[in-house]
Amino acid sequence: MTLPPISILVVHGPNLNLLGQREPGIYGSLSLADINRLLELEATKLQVGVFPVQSNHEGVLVDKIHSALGDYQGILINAGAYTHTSVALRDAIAGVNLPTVEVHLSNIYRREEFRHHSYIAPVAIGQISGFGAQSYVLGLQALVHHLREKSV
Ligand code: CA2
Repeated sequence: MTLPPISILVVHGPNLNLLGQREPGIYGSLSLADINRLLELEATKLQVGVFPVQSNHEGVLVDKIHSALGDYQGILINAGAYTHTSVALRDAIAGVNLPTVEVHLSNIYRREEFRHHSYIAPVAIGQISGFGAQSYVLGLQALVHHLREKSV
């Protein structure tokens, strides 16, 4: 059976480029490149393409989300601290109307109160939080499953 082609835009938000260098107790010891490699491996198994981008700038992230329209079928996003502050990212995701899964390395609900609210959650199909790098892998699986269910 031939599967319809699926390409996923993977969006990493601010400071995630520092992964593996600082705060391993909270975010684990893997670097962002390691996480992207894990996603590549999973994507190969799922027979989809993953295309990671990272920026520390809100407007750049908004532009990347806009550019997903037409080229990608879904978005996997760890918006970092912008999760808790950015109406602009939320509006961008709502605007492109692509199925989006929100992921977090840490369990944001076990941390400071200000991390408990996500502007992304209401425009995402779901959220995975607290499983370290595995959150991304689980998020990719869930997104691809959702896209394949939708297409039958
Ligand atoms: O748990 C997550 O994935 C977060 O999205 C990570 C964000 C944080 O602001 C969110 O509340 C939860 C922070 C990413 C910063 O990553 C760093 C990595 C190493 C050193 C410093 C920051």
